Amino acid sequence: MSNRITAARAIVCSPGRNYVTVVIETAEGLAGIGDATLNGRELAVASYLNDHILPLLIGRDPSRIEDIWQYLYRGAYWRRGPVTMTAIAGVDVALWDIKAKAAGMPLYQLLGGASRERMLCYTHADGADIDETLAAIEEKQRQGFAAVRVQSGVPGLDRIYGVHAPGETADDPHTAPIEGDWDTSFYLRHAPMLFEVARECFPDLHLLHDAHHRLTPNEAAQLGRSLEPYRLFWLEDPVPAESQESWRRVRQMTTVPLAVGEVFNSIWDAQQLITERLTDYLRTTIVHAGGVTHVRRIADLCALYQIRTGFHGANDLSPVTMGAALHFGRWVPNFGIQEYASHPRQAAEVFGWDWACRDGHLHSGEAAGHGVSFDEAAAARFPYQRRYLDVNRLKDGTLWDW
Ligand code: EZ4
Ligand code: CO
Repeated sequence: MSNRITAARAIVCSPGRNYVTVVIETAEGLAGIGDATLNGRELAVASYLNDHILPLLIGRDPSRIEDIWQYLYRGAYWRRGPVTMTAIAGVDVALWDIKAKAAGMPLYQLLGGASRERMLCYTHADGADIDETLAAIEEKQRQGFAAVRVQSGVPGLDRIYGVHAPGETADDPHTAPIEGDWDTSFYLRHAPMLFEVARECFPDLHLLHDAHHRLTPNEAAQLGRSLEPYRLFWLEDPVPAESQESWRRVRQMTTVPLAVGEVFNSIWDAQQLITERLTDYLRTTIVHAGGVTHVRRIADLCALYQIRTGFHGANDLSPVTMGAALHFGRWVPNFGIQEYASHPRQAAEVFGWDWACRDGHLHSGEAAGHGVSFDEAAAARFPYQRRYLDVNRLKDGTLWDW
């Protein structure tokens, strides 16, 4: 008699910020944990799971990960989309966790074994102006980071992405969407000044930058060219990518390395970007794109075109996603870099993890499964709180890309 799923539930908790966690239990007494957090839309995913798909899992064989993935993806009729693919990811990662625990192996062993011992990571440095930003980079370098994403306030703009207000952290969630302001010409003037100084002060650091989808292809080409002398590791999300062909213009006009994909949820969002080699790194990660099962397919397609992974790793992705991503990173041949932002302090009361960040690298653990546990009783002490991401407007009030 093969193993059976006996219980499956999605739990929303807010230890410093909201997380949606999937727990799947089996007749053999194993429990698998998955992350299904979609920042600012958490309850939609929790309902998709609890009201629609988790009841379908009871009695199924948890070892049939591929079949369950196909059942939830093809079987839904309504394919793709962030809510669907995040829900599927929560189930998928919990099933991989169960399979690895049943085998008594760390997840990376099931994927094919280690290609490397540790994963290069980057963290965030930001400041209201260039001086503050330089001090923040220096602090990260002192902590041992070899790669730092650099964001700075822009003269003339009050509040922009990646730059925290006094007393906040950069990723603090908000009870209503905060409205930032934006002016592309101010930004295009300021960004090369920032990186000229940053490169001069930190000749050996990998410097990254996130433009957060706010430019047109031609503006992105101008930005890329102006940053070329400063040897960026990557320029992230210069333009929105709903139109993949729009990246051709950026690609043809600048040699700055490009990264894209944190908002993608399937291989179809990236197919043209990959096969036309329009990006250097793909940021699509496990929680938002159907789990290990689907992201492995994306990474394999990338490998054919010399594109490397650069998984999203902001702290709205739970410690479970980081655990799974690090096992994936141990294995995946075309690993590039992993984003790392530390989780809120209270998250450690709910989640336990055996991965670690030291010496500018992330290290996966060796426990069976993905190595991240979830304490449901502790989670109950941190009820859901409605929170939103920011929005962004031009000076005249026009809603803009964020
Ligand atoms: O805005 O994770 O590169 N990182 C980012 C992030 C995203 C948030 C969205 O939930 O752009 O900070
Ligand atoms: Co980003």
